[in-house]
Amino acid sequence: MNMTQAPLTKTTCPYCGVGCGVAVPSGAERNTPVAGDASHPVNKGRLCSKGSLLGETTGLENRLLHPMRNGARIGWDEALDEVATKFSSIIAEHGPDAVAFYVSGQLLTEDYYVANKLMKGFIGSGNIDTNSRLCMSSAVAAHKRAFGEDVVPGCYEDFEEADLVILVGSNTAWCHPILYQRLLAARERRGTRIIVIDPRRTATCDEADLHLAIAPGADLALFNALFCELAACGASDPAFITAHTEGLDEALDAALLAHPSLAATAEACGLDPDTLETFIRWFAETERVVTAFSQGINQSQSGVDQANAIINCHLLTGRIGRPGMGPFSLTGQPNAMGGREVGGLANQLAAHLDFSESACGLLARFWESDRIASSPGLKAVDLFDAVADGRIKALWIMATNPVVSLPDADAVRKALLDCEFVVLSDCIAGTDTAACADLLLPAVAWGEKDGTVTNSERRISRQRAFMLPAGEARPDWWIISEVARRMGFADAFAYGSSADIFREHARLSGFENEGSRIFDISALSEITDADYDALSSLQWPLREGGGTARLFADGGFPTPSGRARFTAVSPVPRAASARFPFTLNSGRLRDQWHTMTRTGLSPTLGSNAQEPEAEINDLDARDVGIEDGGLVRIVTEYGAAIFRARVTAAQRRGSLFVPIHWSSENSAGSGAGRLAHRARDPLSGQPAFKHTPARAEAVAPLWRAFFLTRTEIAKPQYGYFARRRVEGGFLYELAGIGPGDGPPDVENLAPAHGAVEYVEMRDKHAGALRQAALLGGRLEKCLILTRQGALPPRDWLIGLLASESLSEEDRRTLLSGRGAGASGGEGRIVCACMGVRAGAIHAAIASGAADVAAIGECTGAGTNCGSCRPEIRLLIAQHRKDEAA
Ligand SMILES: Nc1nc2c(c(=O)[nH]1)N[C@H]1C(S)=C(S)[C@@H](COP(=O)(O)OP(=O)(O)OC[C@H]3O[C@@H](n4cnc5c(=O)[nH]c(N)nc54)[C@H](O)[C@@H]3O)O[C@H]1N2
Ligand SMILES: Nc1nc2c(c(=O)[nH]1)N[C@H]1C(S)=C(S)[C@@H](COP(=O)(O)OP(=O)(O)OC[C@H]3O[C@@H](n4cnc5c(=O)[nH]c(N)nc54)[C@H](O)[C@@H]3O)O[C@H]1N2
Ligand code: SF4
Ligand SMILES: [Mo]
Repeated sequence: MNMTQAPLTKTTCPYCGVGCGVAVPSGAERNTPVAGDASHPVNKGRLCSKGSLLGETTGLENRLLHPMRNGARIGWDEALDEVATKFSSIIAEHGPDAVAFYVSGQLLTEDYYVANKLMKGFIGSGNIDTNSRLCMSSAVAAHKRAFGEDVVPGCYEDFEEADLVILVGSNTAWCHPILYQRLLAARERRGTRIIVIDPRRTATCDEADLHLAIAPGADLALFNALFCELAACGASDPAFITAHTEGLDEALDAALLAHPSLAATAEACGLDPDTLETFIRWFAETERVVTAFSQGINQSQSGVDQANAIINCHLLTGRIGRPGMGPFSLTGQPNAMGGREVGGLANQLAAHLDFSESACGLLARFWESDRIASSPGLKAVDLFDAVADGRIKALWIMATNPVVSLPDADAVRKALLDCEFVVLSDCIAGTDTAACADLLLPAVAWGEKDGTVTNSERRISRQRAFMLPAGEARPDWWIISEVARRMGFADAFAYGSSADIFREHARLSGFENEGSRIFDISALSEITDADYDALSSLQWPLREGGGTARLFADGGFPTPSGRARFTAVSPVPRAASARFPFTLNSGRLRDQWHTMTRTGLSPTLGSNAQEPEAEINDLDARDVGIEDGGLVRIVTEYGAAIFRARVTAAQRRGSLFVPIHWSSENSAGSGAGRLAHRARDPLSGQPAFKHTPARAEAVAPLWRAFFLTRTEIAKPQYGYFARRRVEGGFLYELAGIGPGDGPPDVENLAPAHGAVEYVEMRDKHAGALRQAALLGGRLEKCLILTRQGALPPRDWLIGLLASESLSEEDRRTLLSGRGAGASGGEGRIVCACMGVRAGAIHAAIASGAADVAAIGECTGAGTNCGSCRPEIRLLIAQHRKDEAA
């Protein structure tokens, strides 16, 4: 694509916390392809598959275009009045704690600031919490405990300047792909060692020098052991410890108690002692170490302690805030960090202030309000419990899909359905949460919205609009301010633009600060509209001469003593359950984002992972009688759901893994949240999504089928279904599970309109049915069903949607149930960025391409973001194995 001619709008990717710069032709039409911003310091022009395919998600399909009440369109004035009146009357009758907001790390900082100001500053309740509770709250609590403030000490460059990078509970290759590619590029130059600590062998392990396939939840024991051994072998930094830390003795005593010997810890961690010893030795002997952690650490019942155990090791060795060293919390969402700056968590106030009397006083002076909340509000899971039992009577949800993403999600759905008044601001219509809301407010989406986000390395970047809003969509800050005005707070919410809000947010960060809080961007308090429009990315705190890449190399911790605190932590034993012998893990796939409301719009992204698959170890699968590609029911105390089984040695014995992306919108409830337990970290309140006790059962379907159609159909009512967008239509995978699941036919799935011609083939003996509906010779829909046999490959049939009329040969092949094989350019998409399918890669291997680079040269696969390279390598290995057999 040649974009050199058009003026470019530079903006920031709306997906992960890496925060890559994106460039789009200004005034671009919807669905215009995007490119990486070569001038952005984070990605220097590169994008991963999700970023590269943003253009496929900016259309109007599925957008929420107007305010809606119970399914009917209403005007903005009516909608805003209703929110204001309902909230005001409930507050008047039951007090401010009877209402709540549940917001998101996908809001812009300006939106987030205004939401928090309205709830904590003017309604006067702490009841605003955010989906960051599910994501970053354990890291936040650990930072505050160790450093005194929620501050990430390092920056991305540290990944390039380190000699050892430890990735703990992070599938970086898929979840922070561009940062991972920066690490791999640096490793080419300096030979960086990489250690991955994850119970699963993930794509990230592909490049690792050492993989610790740790027992689920054993990270605290592991890092305590490391701490003890580092202290014992003389790796500590006495000068740093003496000058800048406190609490070492207590922390060491606690760690020693939990670490009787290397052999005992190795056993507790499910590791062999040699691996453990290597891990410790590499850490001890390498000065430049980065330990990056993500949800395998945070989403645990000991999430905060685990993060502190990691930080302890870096404080002990003084490896913090210097080039190539430090503990590094990888943030998930594009604005997880910005939300923390404005106090989006229920237990924090804006500008990194806590709920102290003096902080509340400071805010009262700054906002000129006498209604500042004086105590923390309810954390996400508790907040939804309060909705369930009627303490909270009105709830406003913004930019998150809690009916899918909270633990015990069926209970969340019920709580919302029973709640007196539920408002949802979203840019997409038809989410699981939208189905439970009384009022839907259309928000502008990426490409239409304008403001700032902060990434994992404290870098504030601009998201800029390059398209007009869809329908009547409005910015979230505008919607909230209009409601605030109607609730009687007009003066405090008289914003005319996101720049107005940003200036106030910047001013507050410096207000009565005097160096007490590190988060300070007050240098931008007077930024002009033009400068805000042109703002280049920068890392807070802003000091004279610009941003700050690293902190704490010379101490200066924002604690009362100015010292960092070691934390005494010890593992809590967890009881095993006979009813639920497996540990259910959950997480992300390479090409999808959360509940797929946006990435699900892209047929290319949908091609890589086509169905909700549960991964199970091969030996466990044999014991339970589960076959690869068969169906498996996973049952927990909270719910049951069916998945396609993927049997793999990459999964630890006793562990199951399910993706978080499927919802009741696109599957028969194959959602991870419906299964997840309510257990959470006692300090942070973050749910332990990685460790739900579960069991797995084989499911023998009565029949299996798939249905291909040009137009979406009403949700199929079978025990199993999964829907995805394909080029030119939709594909439904179906299976009959219970006695009520009679086999479908084309007509009852999608009744015909117009002069449709049916062709069909029934094979009574094999229990097969193949039907197609043609309109003017063109394939409209087809159903392929079997009771015993195999189903043909889908890609050839999907390709038929593109042809104007089916040839006799096509019809014969379709009805034969064979389909054309996955040869040539067919097969699923492996490289989403370059659109290369498995078939093309097989063909390249067959014609002599022997490694990833050669395949890249032949096909282009793996030459953009690189996150498909592990998969290409697998295809090569598979090919060799097949050849040898
Ligand atoms: N493709 C993609 N990228 C994303 C997202 C997305 O939806 N899709 N979402 C973004 C968001 S919001 C977030 S929070 C991040 C999350 O980024 P990550 O945390 O990297 O992603 P997850 O897949 O949730 O989990 C990471 C790993 O933790 C492992 N794990 C489970 N239990 C344990 C344990 O006990 N110990 C250890 N050490 N590891 C364990 C899991 O096996 C998994 O591989 O990704 C961001 N990036
Ligand atoms: N089992 C299990 N559950 C998990 C996790 C896990 O690992 N396992 N991970 C947890 C984590 S880390 C996270 S971050 C959550 C994510 O979970 P959610 O936040 O529920 O997931 P999303 O699909 O990102 O939902 C965002 C919604 O906001 C909408 N949206 C996007 N941009 C805007 C905007 O600008 N304005 C408005 N108003 N709406 C917008 C989208 O259309 C979408 O409906 O899931 C959590 N749940
Ligand atoms: S790594 Fe990918 S998803 Fe994350 S910000 Fe960059 S392009 Fe977007
Ligand atoms: Mo997240």
